[in-house]
Amino acid sequence: MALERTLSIIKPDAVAKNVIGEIESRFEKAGLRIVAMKMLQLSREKAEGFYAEHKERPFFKDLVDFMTSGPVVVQVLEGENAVIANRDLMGATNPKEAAPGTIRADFAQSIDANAVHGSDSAESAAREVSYFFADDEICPRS
Ligand code: RTP
Ligand code: MG
Repeated sequence: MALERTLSIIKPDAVAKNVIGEIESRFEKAGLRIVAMKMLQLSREKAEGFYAEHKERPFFKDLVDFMTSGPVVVQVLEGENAVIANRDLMGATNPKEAAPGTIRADFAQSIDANAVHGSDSAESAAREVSYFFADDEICPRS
């Protein structure tokens, strides 16, 4: 068993739908602990840097437009196998393909407005956590 951290973002569509609490509740019920959290409006530069791996993809501009369209909530989740545990809670990228009961099945509208982001590997998680949080902004509770 591995205690891990992962970066989660509640995207602008879910913030606008006023379901921040419902989404956080799913993390907590699954045994993940929120060890850092902030709400912010992403600049284009910050969003482009975050999604730099997708820079050449056709959907990059739409993705940055969407992620800067309103405030987001960014959090660090800690728990056993947190990266995969969070991806399982999120469901597939396209909500039409997301399993029933997942966050995207329940709250997402489309592949663009898909409610949440979660790191896809331990390596991404390390990069993404430090992209948003300084060490002294993370409060381990386990
Ligand atoms: P995320 O990074 O947001 O957690 O989502 P993911 O790993 O499931 O998907 P990824 O492949 O990393 O893509 C990042 C975000 O870009 C948007 N996207 N649009 N139109 C498209 O074909 C397309 N593909 C991806 C989605 O909003 C996805 O979450
Ligand atoms: Mg991804």
